Amino acid sequence: MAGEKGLVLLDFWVSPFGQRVRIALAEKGLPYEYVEEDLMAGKSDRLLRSNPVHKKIPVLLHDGRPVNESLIILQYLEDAFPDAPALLPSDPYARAQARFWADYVDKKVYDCGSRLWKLKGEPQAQARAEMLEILKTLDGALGDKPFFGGDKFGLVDAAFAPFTAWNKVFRVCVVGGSWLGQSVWVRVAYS
Ligand SMILES: N[C@@H](CCC(=O)N[C@@H](CS)C(=O)NCC(=O)O)C(=O)O
Repeated sequence: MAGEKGLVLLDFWVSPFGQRVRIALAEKGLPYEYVEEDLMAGKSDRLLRSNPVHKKIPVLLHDGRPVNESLIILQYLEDAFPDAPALLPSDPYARAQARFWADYVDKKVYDCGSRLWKLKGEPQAQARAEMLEILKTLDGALGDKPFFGGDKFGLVDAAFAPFTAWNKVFRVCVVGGSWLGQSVWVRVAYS
């Protein structure tokens, strides 16, 4: 049964992309039906029909209509539920900045983090150096603020937070364990 807002989430529990959507739905207080797609066992017809292009989770169904790609889902939730707590600021420039950093996380962190997991030897050392630069860049964007958007948890935090669960991998790329970041949830994840 879809939640009272007509929302169904096709997801796989361990997916950082699915976790982004679950975090956003929780922040917004939107009820939804969670449908586990056991990707190890294959893909359901519903998933294949709902995301015929990429065939990936997460998929958010709203009144039966699928929305694909985690960052697009997050932005869709902003548009479709304007009365729910916002994850994007109202100022157009600040919105563009938030989208820029969410896109940066999307392009850089997953790709580099996956290489850290998978590679060994010199290629892994290269990925480690790259990850350090990525985290330093994100730390610079965070600055002294508790969250990327300022005082309030926002879209960039939701986009990045799931990857802090990879802290073991991130730690190996942190020289002397010194990169901690300022954000509340980064501190929690690394403590
Ligand atoms: N860019 C996509 C990535 C989604 C993604 O990679 N999902 C993975 C699970 S973490 C998946 O469904 N993999 C199945 C496959 O690649 O066939 C997003 O942000 O939603």
